[in-house]
Amino acid sequence: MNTSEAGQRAPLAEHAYRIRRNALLMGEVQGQGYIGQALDIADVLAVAYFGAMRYQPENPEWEGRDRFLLSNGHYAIALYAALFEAGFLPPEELETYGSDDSRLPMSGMASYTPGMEMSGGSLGHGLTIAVGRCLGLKRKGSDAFVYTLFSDGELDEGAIWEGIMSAAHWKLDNLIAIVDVNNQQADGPSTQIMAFEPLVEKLEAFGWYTQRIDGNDIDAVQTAFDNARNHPEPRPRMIVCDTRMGCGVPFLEEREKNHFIRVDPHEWQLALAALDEGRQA
Ligand SMILES: Cc1ncc(C[n+]2csc(CCOP(=O)(O)OP(=O)(O)O)c2C)c(N)n1
Ligand SMILES: [Mg+2]
Repeated sequence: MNTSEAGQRAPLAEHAYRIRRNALLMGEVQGQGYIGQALDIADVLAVAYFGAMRYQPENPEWEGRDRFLLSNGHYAIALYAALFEAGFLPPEELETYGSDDSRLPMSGMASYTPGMEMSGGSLGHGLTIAVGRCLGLKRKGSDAFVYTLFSDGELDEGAIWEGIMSAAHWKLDNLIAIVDVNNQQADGPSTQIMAFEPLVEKLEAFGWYTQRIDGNDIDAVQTAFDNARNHPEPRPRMIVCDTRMGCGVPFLEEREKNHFIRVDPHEWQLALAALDEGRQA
C-alpha cells in the first residue's frame, strides 16, 4: 500500500470500482482496448495496490518498494487504471491513453510510465524477469516482494515453465505470481488450445505454495495475498485466479467473446452506467 497515505483508504471494492471505471474511460478514448481483461483483473489489482504492496507514488523508483511486473503487456490498460487510482499518474492524463507521445501506450513500456516495472508485448517473459529481480533483491538484503501477473495463455510459453522451475530451485519466498485464468486467449478457450490442468497440482509438484481462488471475490483475493506474504516455507508463491472477462459490466460479461470484447461507440457510456449500477447494488 502507499506508504505515504496513512490509514485512510477507501474499501477495496471501491478501489476496484474506480480501477474498472478508469479502464472504461481509457477504452472510450480509443474506442477499443482489452477491456474484458481489465474488468476481470480489477479486483486483483485493487488488492495488490491497496491491500498488499508497499510503494511511494511520488517516488516510483523508491528502493524499498515492492515490484509489480506485468508480464501480459496487453493488460497495460488495466495496470494504468490501477496506477491512476494509486496516484502514480494524474487523472487528467487518462484521456491521452494510446495517443502519440502519451506516457500510456497500448502495450506497457517501462521507460514511459511511472510505476511500470517491465516492458510487455512479447508474452511469457514476466516470470523469469521476476526470478532475476527476486535474486537481486535477496543479494541486496532487501525484504521487498516481487509480484508478477501473467495470463493463462502464457502457460503455453516454455519460458514460463523455466521460471516456475528456477523460482522453486532458488527457493524464492519473495516471489508472488498471479495467473489470470479467464479461460480465454487469442485462438479460443485456453483449456482447449493447450491443456494445462490440473494447474494447482502441477505447481505444487514443481515446489510452489499454491492457492486457487475466485479472482473476482475481493475478500478471497485479499486472504490469498495475505497467505502468500505470510507463508512460512522458503518457497515461491502462486495465486491461481479464476476470473470472468467483463466482470462488473453484466452486458459485456454475457457477450460472446474471444480474447477481444467488441464494444460499440455508444456502449462505453452504457458500460459506465452499468458499472455504477453494480456499485450501488
Ligand atoms: C510471444 C507472443 N506470442 C503471441 C503474441 C500475440 N498475443 C497477444 S495476446 C495473446 C493471447 C494470450 O493469452 P491470454 O493473455 O490468456 O489472452 P486473453 O486472456 O487476454 O484473451 C496472444 C497470443 C504475443 N503478444 N507474444
Ligand atoms: Mg486469458
